[in-house]
Amino acid sequence: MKNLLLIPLLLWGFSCSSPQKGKEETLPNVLLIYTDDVGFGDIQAYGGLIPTPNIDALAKDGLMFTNAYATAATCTPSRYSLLTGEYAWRGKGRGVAPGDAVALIPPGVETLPSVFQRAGYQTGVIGKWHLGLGEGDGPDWNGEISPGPLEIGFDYAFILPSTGDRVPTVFVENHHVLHLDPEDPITVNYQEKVGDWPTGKENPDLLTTMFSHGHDNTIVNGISRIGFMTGGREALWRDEDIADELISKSHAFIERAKDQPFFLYLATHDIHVPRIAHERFQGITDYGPRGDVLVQLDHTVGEMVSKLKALGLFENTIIIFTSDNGPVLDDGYVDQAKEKIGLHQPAGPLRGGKYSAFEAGTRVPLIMQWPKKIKSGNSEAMISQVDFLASFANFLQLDFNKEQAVDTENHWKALIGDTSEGRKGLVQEAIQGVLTYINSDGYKYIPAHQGPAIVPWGTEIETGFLLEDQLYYLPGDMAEQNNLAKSRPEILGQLKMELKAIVANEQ
Ligand code: NG6
Ligand code: CA
Repeated sequence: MKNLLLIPLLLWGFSCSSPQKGKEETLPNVLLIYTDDVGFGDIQAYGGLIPTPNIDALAKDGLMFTNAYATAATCTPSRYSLLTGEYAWRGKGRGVAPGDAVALIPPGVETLPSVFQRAGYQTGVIGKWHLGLGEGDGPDWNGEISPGPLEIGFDYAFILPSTGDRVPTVFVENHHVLHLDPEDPITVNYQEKVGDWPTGKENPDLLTTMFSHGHDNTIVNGISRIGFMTGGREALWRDEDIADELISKSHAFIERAKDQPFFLYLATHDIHVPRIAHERFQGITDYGPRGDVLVQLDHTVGEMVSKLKALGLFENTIIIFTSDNGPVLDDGYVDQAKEKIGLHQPAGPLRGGKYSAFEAGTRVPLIMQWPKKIKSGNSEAMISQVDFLASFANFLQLDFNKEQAVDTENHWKALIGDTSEGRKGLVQEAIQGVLTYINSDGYKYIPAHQGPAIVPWGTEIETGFLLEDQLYYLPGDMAEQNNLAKSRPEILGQLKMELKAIVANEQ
């Protein structure tokens, strides 16, 4: 590889016996595999029962974290924080975005990909976006779709605009809908029906996958979605092919970028609903479609590793594997996820799940693999995905806009296994904007909140909401069973103060 950018070994963050000034090394590539709704216990290396050999291989050779967190228990805010270094709850309108939302990260804002760009990396995003596109009246599906990823630091984008269960069910490549026939323009509406395409509500007889809650608007490929659309027939994706499309676009990106270091943010659709695996994976597990798309996800990881190996890039590529929020079984479609779960525990020993203030909402698998530098092992360091920005900026010796990226912290040494010391405090965001806080001793505070005990729309997940304060000691009670709020008022008081200071940005 003829990497053009070189940095002095002396300044790298990992230990090395006798650093020599002036000695230079090639910068590593970075492949961030950001999965969707994969729980803390879903991967075999983390105790799961469904075979995930390729992901397990990353865990075996790399560093496996057991205290790593997405910033939120849903997708949009987690992705927002991952890319901007700022907790999403600092601004309004950063909850789960509809498919016609405007760009939530405006051009000019500090971002993780822009840090890589400034370091000379080729940057790409391939997969689920879900951070809004366009401005004003929303994305112009039939024209130039901007601003979007290209305006915030990505050189290349091949994205699902929001999620697989939201219209429009088309790919956007850079600024345009892929394969759009101008004679058949796309109309999208999230308030009312547009065009005459059938909906799940009116024509359930046309469905191949039945909805269980929500998801009863326009039917595409026999699956009704959230939102209404019409037009763009040539551009519609086939759900069974999404994973393969993302693999092939990722391979092509790496081929193009291989002579320069690259940062590829591969945001898989798997294992979000609708869980429609390619035919060759359908029925491959005993766990129904949720198990099948998990195996498909593992296949994606295997295909990425094979490509890197074939190009001789594997040794000097940092592969990061993680998830945007915790697991869910019934997330709006009748796909037997619950009926076929057997003994598999998607959240592992944690309580709650996606949407939840309990640990399973945000504590996720995190694996860091870099054959050249990171030693195999486990880490208990408390890390948030919001920290990638400052950590990579530190590694790349670049400054970043700390006025904007206010929450990101440099934990490079923890990420590469040089220390098991992580964050001093970490904020988690559940649905309804509920913020919880964990301190460096592992105490967790869930504020009193008047909200339902169970996620109200049919997923059967515990929200973690209670009318009184909760305090848990995670190192001894990771399943959050023993509420210490009354017996340890001084610790509770301390945590409340710390959270308040962070929210006020006074820390
Ligand atoms: C919810 C959807 C759910 C999923 C989620 C976002 C309903 C009833 N439920 O509103 O299916 O799309 O939003 O998931 O519509 S996320 O992983 O992208 O945050
Ligand atoms: Ca998600």
